[in-house]
Amino acid sequence: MSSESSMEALVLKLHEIEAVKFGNFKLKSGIFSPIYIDLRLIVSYPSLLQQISNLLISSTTSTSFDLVCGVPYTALPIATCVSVSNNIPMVMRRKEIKDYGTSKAIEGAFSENQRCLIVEDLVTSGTSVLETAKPLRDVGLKVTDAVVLIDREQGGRENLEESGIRLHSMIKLTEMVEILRTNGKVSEEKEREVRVFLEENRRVSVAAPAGVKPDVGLRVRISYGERANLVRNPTAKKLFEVMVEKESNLCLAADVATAAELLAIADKVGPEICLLKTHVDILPDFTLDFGSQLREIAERHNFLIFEDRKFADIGNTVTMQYEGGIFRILDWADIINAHIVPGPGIVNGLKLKGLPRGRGLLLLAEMSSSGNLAKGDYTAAAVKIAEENPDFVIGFISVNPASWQGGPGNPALIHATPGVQMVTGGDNLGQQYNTPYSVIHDRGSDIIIVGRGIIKAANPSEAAREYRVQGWDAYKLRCALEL
Ligand code: S5P
Repeated sequence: MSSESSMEALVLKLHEIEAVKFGNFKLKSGIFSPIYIDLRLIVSYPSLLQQISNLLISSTTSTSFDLVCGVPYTALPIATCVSVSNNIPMVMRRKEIKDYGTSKAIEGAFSENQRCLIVEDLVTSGTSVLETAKPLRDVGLKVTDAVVLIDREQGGRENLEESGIRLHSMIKLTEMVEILRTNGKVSEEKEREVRVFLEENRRVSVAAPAGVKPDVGLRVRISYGERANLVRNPTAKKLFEVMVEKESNLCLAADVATAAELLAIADKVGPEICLLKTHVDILPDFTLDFGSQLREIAERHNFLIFEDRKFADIGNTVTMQYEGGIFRILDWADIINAHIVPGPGIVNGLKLKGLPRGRGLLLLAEMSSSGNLAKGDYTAAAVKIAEENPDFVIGFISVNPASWQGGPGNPALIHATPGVQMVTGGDNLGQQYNTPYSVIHDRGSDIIIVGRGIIKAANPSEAAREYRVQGWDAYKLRCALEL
């Protein structure tokens, strides 16, 4: 079979097993796509897997490699197949580095300066290839090429080139759709729709991989919707999506006197917020069904729940505090936060429980109260811990990220800022307030956290609407200015 006809057969097979679907699919970013590709299915079709790996390796004959490495997880079986059929040793990149055992980021036998080919199933922005290239390069391997089955033509090639990686793609998404159209699998109209969609989403920005100095310009330029594409944690993605859907970057700090009041205000203010923050230990009437009641309201109004527990103990203790006790926070809070005073062990402890449930963690990098000690090196340490845990740490509690060295940093990380009211000022216990505009527009934060500005207002829902509009307008201005 010529390579052209084998490619055609492959595309038809992928369509037949429904690894390529047409319709109207809501992507994680909140945008609707007329095409959806899921190559995880190929593990169920060994001959197809074999065919794909043969095609992939045949496209890289001009260069030789000592090792191959698949981008976890979808490309792992493909890389294994490439390795076995061509007798090229493989290395594996760990997605999560364990804090016990050998703690290696790269598994397998290798030596410095060996050339490693990255294998991937599908490239959009190139972020996942870069995330695999970084630890490979960190251990002294040379990474100059990546081979991929499908190029979505959304900037991956260019983004990888900027990092010194040549992309070999077997087929472009538009070519795939053309094959399907000529074989009567999709209509001309659908093909046109896909082309228009790709044209309109031409270049997806790439997230700065951990350890790379982020480009501040990039951070403030791109929208919440685009940033949803850059994050790995499902709760962070959901949060960005909700923000886009509801045009809200408002978090309510529901510091009311009782659980009953909390549930009532959650229901009232729900339509305006993307996030609701609780201090569950202040509620005298807390009962075991509080979590499920709040989740029901959160689902109805489409917002996430953030328990502001501010964990601050050693890893082992926080696992118990997170999961157990009276409050069973793990069961109902999408997001929690932690101080980094104890060091990275606290993140590992919380992650043990939270990661399997898809939960997210915000690190307190700064605080809003006067005279607090979270600044300078402390803030920088929080950034470092966040970048080391991109699967679980979704961002920061921060106050003025624009003033940080490197600015607000990695666009995959979310900044949420307390100490917000319509006018600047403070309370008599050290709280300091900034306005929604200054927090979002000038200080480069993403979410305003408002407590008394809303709950003490004569009409909390109206006040919440006002905060939402101000926060969102500031965000729109920020995007427009930086574009
Ligand atoms: O540094 C901080 C961190 C937090 S999470 N400063 C804060 O004020 N907070 C929380 O934000 C605080 O616990 C409270 O729930 C909320 C601010 O409430 P407000 O009434 O002052 O708006």
